Amino acid sequence: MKKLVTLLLVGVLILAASGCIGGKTSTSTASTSQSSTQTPTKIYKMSVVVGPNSPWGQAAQMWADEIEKKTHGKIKIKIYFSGQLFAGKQTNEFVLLSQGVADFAVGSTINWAPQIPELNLFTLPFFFPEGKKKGDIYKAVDAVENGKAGKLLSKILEQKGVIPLAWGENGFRQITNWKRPIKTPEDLAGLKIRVVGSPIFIDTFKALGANPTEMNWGDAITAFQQRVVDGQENPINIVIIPYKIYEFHKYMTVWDYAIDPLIFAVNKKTWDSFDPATQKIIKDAAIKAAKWEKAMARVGLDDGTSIKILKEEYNYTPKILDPFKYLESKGMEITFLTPEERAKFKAKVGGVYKTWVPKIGKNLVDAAISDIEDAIGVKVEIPS
Ligand code: X2X
Repeated sequence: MKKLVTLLLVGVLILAASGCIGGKTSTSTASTSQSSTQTPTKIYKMSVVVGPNSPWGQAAQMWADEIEKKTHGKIKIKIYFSGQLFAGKQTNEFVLLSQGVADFAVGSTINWAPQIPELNLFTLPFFFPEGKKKGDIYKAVDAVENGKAGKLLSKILEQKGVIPLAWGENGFRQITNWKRPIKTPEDLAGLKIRVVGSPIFIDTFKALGANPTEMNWGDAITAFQQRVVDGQENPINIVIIPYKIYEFHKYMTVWDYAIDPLIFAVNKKTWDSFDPATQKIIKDAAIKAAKWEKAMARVGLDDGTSIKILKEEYNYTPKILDPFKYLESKGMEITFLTPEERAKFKAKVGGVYKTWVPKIGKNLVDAAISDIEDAIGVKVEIPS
């Protein structure tokens, strides 16, 4: 009994310290040995959909640590990994961030798109062209983020109460399944595919002839294990490898059909509460962590730029330099599509563009097309 009481007490203390008790403004004195007149330190909250096993989660940690270090402990941030802050429903993250339930987030544009329809720009299926050289598709993504389209998107987020500070990357999404290799739309026909609860995914996978089913990431791994679904789609370095999807799915098709940028962002009220020097620390730290994270997302997939950035700017050598070889060593069979094969999938999704370009905004889509064409000199084709 005594043991039980002690355990309960410890539990309550842990919850109090972690900010779960007392709501958003939960406070704790920085050090109990200090005088009680010291101002209590606010613990800020940061939301992340995935865990610290992914470079996405690691970059969130890097960002929080750097802020704490550079502000000499004035700003402390507790990270809520694996969607703990929004009880699993990842498409609610933007709501929590804009309302200040979360102060910070490293969020996926896919998860925020149900609230910010313009972010569906990145999930228009097969929108980004592969380009002429290896790595061009990544240059196209950078051009959109840093170009006219990115500026429009930043403005929209700010108007909704969120300050975007840096672009990270979940990555181009590839499809995996346990049933068969997918080379043609016919191979995909009827497969039950787990997708994020964001409507453009349902439209896209229906157009491709599959049977999409929405599911939170928090429930997905068990569903793969139990074969509740046949397949899923996610980026290689940030999700497929860290979450060991090869343990459930033998087949992967590399089709780069959608990109999922991440945004390192702060709630506007929280941001406005910081002085300019602190804001600069927070922004610089976001840029530093995001650049590392984006490079991690691209290791072995671009033209070698990302490995160079990691080595030269971060003195960091990733454990896995060739993700395809690594996945093959884990038993995966990988299908790479030729441009003609990719075009056959793209030819099926004209209806998705008809529905979604007006929701995203034609001006934004046109801005992105011009950013891409200027950057890599390849025409962006819209399927009809
Ligand atoms: O749920 C997913 O598929 C994930 C982890 O990629 C996102 O959060 C969008």
